[in-house]
Amino acid sequence: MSLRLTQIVLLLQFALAGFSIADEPSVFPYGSVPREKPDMPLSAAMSRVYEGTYTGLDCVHNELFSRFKYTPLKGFDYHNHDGTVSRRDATKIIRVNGKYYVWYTKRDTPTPPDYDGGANDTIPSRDWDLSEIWYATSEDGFTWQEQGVAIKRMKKPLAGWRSVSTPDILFWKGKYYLYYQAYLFMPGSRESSGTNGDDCPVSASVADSPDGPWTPSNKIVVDNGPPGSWDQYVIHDPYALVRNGKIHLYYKGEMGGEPLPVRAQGLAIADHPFGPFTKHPLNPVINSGHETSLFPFQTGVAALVSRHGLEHNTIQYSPDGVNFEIAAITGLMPIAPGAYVPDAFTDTQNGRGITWGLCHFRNLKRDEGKSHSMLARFDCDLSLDVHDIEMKETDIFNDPEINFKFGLSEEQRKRIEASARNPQP
Ligand code: AAL
Repeated sequence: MSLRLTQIVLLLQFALAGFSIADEPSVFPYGSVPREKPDMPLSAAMSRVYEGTYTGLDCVHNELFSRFKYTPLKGFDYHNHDGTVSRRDATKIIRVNGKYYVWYTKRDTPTPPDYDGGANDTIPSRDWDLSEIWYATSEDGFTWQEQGVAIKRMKKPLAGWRSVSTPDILFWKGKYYLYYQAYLFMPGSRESSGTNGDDCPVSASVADSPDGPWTPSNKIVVDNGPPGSWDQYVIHDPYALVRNGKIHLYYKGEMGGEPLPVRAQGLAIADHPFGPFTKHPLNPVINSGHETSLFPFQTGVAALVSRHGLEHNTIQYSPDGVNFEIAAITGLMPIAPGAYVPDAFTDTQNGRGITWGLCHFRNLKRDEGKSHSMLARFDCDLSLDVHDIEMKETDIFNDPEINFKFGLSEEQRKRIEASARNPQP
């Protein structure tokens, strides 16, 4: 382009810009941050604030942004944390007759898990091996009374004879249903050739009251996918919501991956709690995460996505419960969260969100050979009815010891020091 032509183009651009100043902003405004997309050219970063599923630029006005705060629970005994008692993988919490109810995996074994192949009929292979589903109630969500066992291990050879773990609760047409992982093999083992180590399908039990007694369906209600499908080995973390008059059961699957497994979440839908469940043709519907945790939100469904994958540490929203988008990015998320979800089973089109639940801390004292997990409480503001500014603060101050705990491995340190001594040109 000749100099002249360039000058004419520039002049034209200035003229156009000058023209737009009169009618619309040409710089991004200071002050109250626009809630709607300003009518001006935006960078990719600013465009996605307004065009994606974010509800605006500031976290304060994003109903699906929250930080998480943690409180130890009162009322559970862990045998002085010697590794013989573990509680983990809490269900969503429900409130019945003025009391909160939660179910969880409880392991009470003579020894802590033996991760090195020494497991047998009484020594667990993993924290969730040789486990049962227990339950507890609470009036305030901080102090809990353990009530006893809800689901015992099944009789061999039924699914769940080795262990029953990782439950979730459903209330449907006047009855309560517990879904759980029903192990036929020792978790972590490859007893049956071609298994993946933590294989299990999902089974379920029913009761007229949250206090039981529970009658097992004695059948697999959500089975592993056929060979070659992403969920062929693992159907973990069943999680039930009622939507459009049906039971929507989300679950985690593991789809191979080398050297680390890739995890994703699927959806299976049924008219009856014991199935048959039809897996959604678009599965997996969430591309990341580990333990499932979802709740009705406005007309759709929101999900806490933590621990693994491209989109870990996000809170996602889907208008149809199938097509999820990132609504917020957060940190220090609860592990295996089971939230209090008052409208989980009301088939609502006006989901109100969540503010608290139980989660677990895992691998406690594993270095001392006493590995176990402990339940704890988390609080957040993912509710349309609460406006807690303290939960909208993104900056987290960590004790340096926490970060140093995640320091370099010896191998990394050697590699990095060697390359510092002999840097590549
Ligand atoms: C959990 C869950 C499932 C896995 C194991 C126990 O937190 O994802 O339940 O099998 O870890």
